[in-house]
Amino acid sequence: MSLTTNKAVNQWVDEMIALTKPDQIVWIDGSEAQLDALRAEAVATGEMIKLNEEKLPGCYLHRTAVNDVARVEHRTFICTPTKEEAGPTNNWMDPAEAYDMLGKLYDGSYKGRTMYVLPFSMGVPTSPFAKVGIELTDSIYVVLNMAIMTRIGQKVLDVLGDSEDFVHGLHARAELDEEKRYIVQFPQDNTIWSINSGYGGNVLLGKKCFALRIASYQAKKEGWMAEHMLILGIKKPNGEKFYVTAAFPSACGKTNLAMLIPPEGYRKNGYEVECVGDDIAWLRIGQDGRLWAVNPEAGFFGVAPGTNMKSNPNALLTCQKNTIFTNVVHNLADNTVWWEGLDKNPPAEALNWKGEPWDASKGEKGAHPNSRFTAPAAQCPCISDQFEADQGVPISAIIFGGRRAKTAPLVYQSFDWNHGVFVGSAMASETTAAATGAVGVVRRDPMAMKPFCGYNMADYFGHWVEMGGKIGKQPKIFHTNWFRQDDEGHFVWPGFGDNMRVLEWIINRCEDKVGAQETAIGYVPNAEDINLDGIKDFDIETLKSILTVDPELWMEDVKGLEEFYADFGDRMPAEMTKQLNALKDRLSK
Ligand code: GTP
Ligand code: SPV
Ligand code: MN
Repeated sequence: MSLTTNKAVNQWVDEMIALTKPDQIVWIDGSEAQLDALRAEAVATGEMIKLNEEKLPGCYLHRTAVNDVARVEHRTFICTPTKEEAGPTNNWMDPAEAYDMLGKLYDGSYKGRTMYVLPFSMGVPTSPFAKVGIELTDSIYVVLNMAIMTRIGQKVLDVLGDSEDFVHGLHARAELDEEKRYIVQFPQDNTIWSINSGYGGNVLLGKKCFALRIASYQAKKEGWMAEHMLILGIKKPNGEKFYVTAAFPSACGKTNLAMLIPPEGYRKNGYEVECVGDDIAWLRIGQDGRLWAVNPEAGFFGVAPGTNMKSNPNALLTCQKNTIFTNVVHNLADNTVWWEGLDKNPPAEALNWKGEPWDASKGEKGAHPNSRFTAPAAQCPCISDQFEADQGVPISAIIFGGRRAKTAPLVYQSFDWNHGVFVGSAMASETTAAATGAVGVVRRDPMAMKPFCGYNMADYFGHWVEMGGKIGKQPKIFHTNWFRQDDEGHFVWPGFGDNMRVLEWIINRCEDKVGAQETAIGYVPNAEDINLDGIKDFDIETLKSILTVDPELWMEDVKGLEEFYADFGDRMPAEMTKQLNALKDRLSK
């Protein structure tokens, strides 16, 4: 029985039923009773394993198919009317061809299965900036993850009313055939079609598919921004609050920075860090001329490996209840979970992420490197009191960053907004396990949006420049790199909580409290201006070694950047090319 009288919704759902041919249709009202019944069903069928209720109340373990463990960028498409609208960084298919080809795959794909009709809202449903989607799925795992990651159910349909403005999301696990796996966005139609996957970012359609790919397209049209950014607040001892966003590529430290616990000295002095979001920010210009950010999500889909009580206690504490773990180790002794980097005691009696008996001493990893936890944001000990604020939080600084063994210094500041946009456009980072394919290869990932921009990235850079012109009080733009390595391949900077020291420098720059060295790439800190009080096994000379800018390495980088820019041809905004040439000039001096 439909839960709405909205004609557009009902007509579309009927069409998709005719296409996929489910045995049963269940509308998700979002009630705890309904979700409980689904949990019980998933446990009965083996789709999820109920974990130790005393140690991990309300927690479950799920294993995906072994061929289905990460986003599949080579099978992700932006189907705009022309190839140029999608641009050189996206895979493109003609929309009519895509509907036709995929329609055949969806045809009858729900036979013997249930269609769940899942209304969800990105953002608090009553916020003027929230956007509605409806996901049709044949997976209880998807429904239960979306129930954590977004706001779902009847209240969303009530807010939607008769409006036709909703994202049409169709997901089918089908045969989980990786040769027929497609993650397809139709920005002009407000439509997402995902088939043959059951993994995270491929199938939780509110996340990357909607809140970034579709939303970035809408944001360009409507004059706002949808970005792959964490949002954090820093409370200074005098009570003042600074909000910062940071765009790092997948598995490059957003969740960790968003929940940072400052070093002891900072805490004693009264500094606090609070988390507003860990992955996605929707940004708008407020009436005061500042840039305001909301987190459209309601939960965290965080990387498990490396999460422990030292690196990120807030994340670990967040996922101690009401959490779904995906592809981690199952500890059979007490029916709990484990992953590499949780502690130094891998369980003796355990199953690996594939569900096979696992012996840690044999050297094979037990958890998949891209194993994840899905946990409600409200459970995070440092969640901001502004987490659900309708208008979001005002942003003082934007940070771009990546994983670079060499080249990029620990931190630097752009000369101004447009130079900052250039710095973002020039981002490069080593690839990680968050997407299938080789790990550790340096690639261009502008603004950490390469896999997530729903239109031509040349136009996207233009949109950033244009937004800058409209923001009365522009945030300052910075670049960080926590991942510089020494000659033996060790990370030089301790990172994690100590990143607070860099955040403090950033705030000081925003408040004009410290000077800096003007270099070819931007303003680099004077080493003395980064507080090292209480830091372990690290001295100012080591700090200086990761603040260096090597003009030769940068010239190499510029060559790669020129090739990247050339792919966009004439569409690249003149401002970007101007910035590139200016950098070349400064480097050659
Ligand atoms: P997505 O959820 O894929 O978007 O990833 P993310 O950007 O939120 O990355 P996350 O915070 O989960 O970190 C990914 C990996 O980077 C983990 O293995 C962390 O342990 C590691 N990491 C995070 N911050 C730091 C840091 O400051 N230094 C070092 N060396 N590693 C870090
Ligand atoms: C990322 O890969 O950037 C993630 C995980 O945050 S996923 O939801 O799979 O996109
Ligand atoms: Mn992400």
